[in-house]
Amino acid sequence: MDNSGESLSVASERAPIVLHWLEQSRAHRILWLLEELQLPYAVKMYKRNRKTQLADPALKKVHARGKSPIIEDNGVVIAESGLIVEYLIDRYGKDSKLYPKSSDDALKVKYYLHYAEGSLQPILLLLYITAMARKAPMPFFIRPIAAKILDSMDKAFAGPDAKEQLIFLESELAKNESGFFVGNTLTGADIILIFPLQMAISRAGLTEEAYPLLWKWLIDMQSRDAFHKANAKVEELGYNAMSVKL
Ligand SMILES: N[C@@H](CCC(=O)N[C@@H](CS)C(=O)NCC(=O)O)C(=O)O
Repeated sequence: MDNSGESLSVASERAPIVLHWLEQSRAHRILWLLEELQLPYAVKMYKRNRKTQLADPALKKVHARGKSPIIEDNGVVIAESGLIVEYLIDRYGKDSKLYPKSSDDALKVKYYLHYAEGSLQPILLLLYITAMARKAPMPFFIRPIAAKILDSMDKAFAGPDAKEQLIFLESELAKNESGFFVGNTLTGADIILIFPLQMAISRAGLTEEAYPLLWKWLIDMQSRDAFHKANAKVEELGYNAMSVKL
């Protein structure tokens, strides 16, 4: 598989942070964050296997789990998007607008860093698995039975839980009133939530009518200069941008 796409974004004296970016994945939010923080970085691109959707095994040479995102900073390898967001902002974002303005805000950002991967993403994954199972090849007479079982699985747990989570996030935006999840500027909370909320459109019924504040938030995030730059970067290297149609 080709993972030769690589580019140095900003000329600088310090060694650039290397982002290992997998196509159509949650790694894109790290590219967005690097652009927001205006940090020098190099990005290495990896493809998914067209059949299995699994990542290029070359990622396992960077980190044993072989999942993206991964960053390397001066020889240190860091995996897990929540940790990467926390690390980049703590280490390089102290003077930036992304840095939480109070210890209360810092705690809220940490909450979302854990919440996004620990609570929201697993439910979206369950919904994705049942959606994939519906499309799986099977004898025609099994399909209606399989569909019923999968529907009842969604109805029993993942569907209602996803809805509850979207209602929760909509109410968080309503409470905060700034158009961001924490404080009145972009923070790591917004960065981490972009991927699951983009996914929630196709997987969990996130629509403008049902969740107007989440919808507006998605439009605002995808309209930011740094978000455009992250998309331009991957397009320049021959990959698809990570914006959803709103
Ligand atoms: N909790 C991890 C999840 C990492 C993860 O599962 N990444 C996906 C991309 S969305 C991946 O690498 N998938 C390819 C594979 O599983 O082979 C994080 O937030 O970084």
